Amino acid sequence: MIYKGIIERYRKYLPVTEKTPIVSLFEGNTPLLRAHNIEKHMGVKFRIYLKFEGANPTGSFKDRGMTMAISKAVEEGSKAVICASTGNTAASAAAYSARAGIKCSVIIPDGSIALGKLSQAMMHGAKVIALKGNFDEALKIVLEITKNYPITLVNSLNPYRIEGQKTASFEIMDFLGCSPDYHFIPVGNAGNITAYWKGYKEYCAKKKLTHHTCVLPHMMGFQASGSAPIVRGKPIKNPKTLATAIKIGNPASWKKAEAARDESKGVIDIVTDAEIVKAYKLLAALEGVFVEPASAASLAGLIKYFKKGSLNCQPSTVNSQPVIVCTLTGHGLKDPDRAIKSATRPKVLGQDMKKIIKEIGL
Ligand code: AN7
Repeated sequence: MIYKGIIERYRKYLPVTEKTPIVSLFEGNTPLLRAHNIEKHMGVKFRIYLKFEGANPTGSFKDRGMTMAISKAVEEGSKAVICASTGNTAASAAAYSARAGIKCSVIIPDGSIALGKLSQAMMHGAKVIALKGNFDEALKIVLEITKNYPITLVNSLNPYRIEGQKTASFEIMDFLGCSPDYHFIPVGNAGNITAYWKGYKEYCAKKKLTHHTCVLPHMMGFQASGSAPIVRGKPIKNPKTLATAIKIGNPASWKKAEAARDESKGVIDIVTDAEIVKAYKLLAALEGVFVEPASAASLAGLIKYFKKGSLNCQPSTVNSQPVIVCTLTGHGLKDPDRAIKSATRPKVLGQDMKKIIKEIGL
């Protein structure tokens, strides 16, 4: 069958009917890549898989939730949507709105979103407002607007967003035949960890994986140390991190993320910007997987917990060799500035064959 996106594939697990007009860019069905080189580099005895969500149509996991949110908005007769965003939600909302032929407005923190994301929102014709303020302040304004005007909220407080995003867990379980032992994931506004946990629980229950005991994974969420409200136990007024996607001081799905952590016997912890950049470079150099910095928080968290000796690496009931999945939420091309700052600059040479050959190292 030709692949037509997450709603067509997982229709029976989603709140859609025959009447729902499906607005899709054929999102989902993203690679689950075995990270052999990183396993070797770390010297681990478990299997590490990378769920590369940068392979979605607009380059981030947001497309899973957005196909649902925009399809339902159109079904309900909405002519306009709005979101606050650190960039990826804005890019995705703008693209799906363009496809649906509805109006899209996005409020972004001025100066704090990566260039790729800004260019997407602009090119897809969204009304882009750069707010003098941070993401949390932008979200507050957006919530106020949606309360008082006929415009649909497409932040992850919109329950359809979570419904769409939970399909990433379905794909992982379809691929592995069961759930992983640990699931590492970046945490910003905390919608994604909420969605994955919902997905694992529902799929385990509904599929009745009778050939396996379905043991749910431990959800391992990671915030950047300068913007880690859930870990610190209080909102952060001026969150700081180079991973601008997760520069969020007061996550909307705070309580649900804590529930996912507690029910799954997982953790929500911090990684430093230095640890994020290290993982960001490892993924690109060792696995050929280019992600944006926020996405590397999952691998950074895995490296941190492996070093601490905090992972149970014994064979589990389900997997003879423990299986770990890291979600990589967005594509590296989203944030070209950070890439150029993090890697070796190209050498500028004249058309001198000898010098070129020497530089190549032949
Ligand atoms: C690449 O676009 O919040 O914990 O406004 O873009 O579900 O918020 C982005 C979040 C991780 C965190 N990685 O996910 C937005 C926005 C990337 C992201 C997250 C985001 P949530």
